[in-house]
Amino acid sequence: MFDEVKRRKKEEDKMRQEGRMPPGQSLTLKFPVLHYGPVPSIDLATWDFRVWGEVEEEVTWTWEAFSELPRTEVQMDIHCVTRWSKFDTTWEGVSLRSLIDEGLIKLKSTASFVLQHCEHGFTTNLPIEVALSDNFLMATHFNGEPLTLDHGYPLRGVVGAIPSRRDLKDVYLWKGGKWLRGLEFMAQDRLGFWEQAGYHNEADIWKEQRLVRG
Ligand SMILES: Nc1nc2c(c(=O)[nH]1)N[C@H]1C(S)=C(S)[C@@H](COP(=O)(O)O)O[C@H]1N2
Ligand SMILES: [Mo]
Repeated sequence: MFDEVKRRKKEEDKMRQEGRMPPGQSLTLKFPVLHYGPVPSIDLATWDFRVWGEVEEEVTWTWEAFSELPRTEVQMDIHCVTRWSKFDTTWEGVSLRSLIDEGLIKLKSTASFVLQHCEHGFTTNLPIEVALSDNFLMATHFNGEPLTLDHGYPLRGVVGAIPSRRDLKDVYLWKGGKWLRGLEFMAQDRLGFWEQAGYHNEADIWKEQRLVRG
């Protein structure tokens, strides 16, 4: 127990020294579970993934079809607005960028924002350039294992910071929707669930954009 406390502190100091700790955050060695509402029950036989809005053709993939899509692995530091950060997490899944590069999703030139749609109506919005960056992934696996139900099985959006890529926009983890079921491309921005509840729309972790100030 005491060793765990010391290890946490040591890791945290290291991350601060390396400039990887955003303001107001602290390091956790655990993986907290955070969401609003109940955990959904999942049936892969009826699960589907829909892409619609500002696209040339709408797409619906079954779980089987989704599993055939090109796969990407990425290592990121993830930062929750409730002030915990977890470093060097490895995610595997499907990158939106690769789907577009391979012509599997064809965006209209009007597509400027994307809304992640999740089970039970949860949504979260991102500018298209953030969703197309290397630090946004639709993940099926965490640290080499399939996601657990609590963390978004079978598919979740995940956004984090890639330490060597400070050129990218880094946003808080709520911008990754667990139990992801589709993407809606939009010409105009529309606020997601937490954004409507008063979380900052931009959510930049380095600028500490947590809440909209009243
Ligand atoms: N569907 C859904 N996804 C969600 C949320 C939610 O309430 N519902 N909360 C977000 C928040 S605030 C965080 S910090 C992360 C937490 O992911 P974790 O439970 O895997 O740590 O999920 C995000 N995705
Ligand atoms: Mo969060």
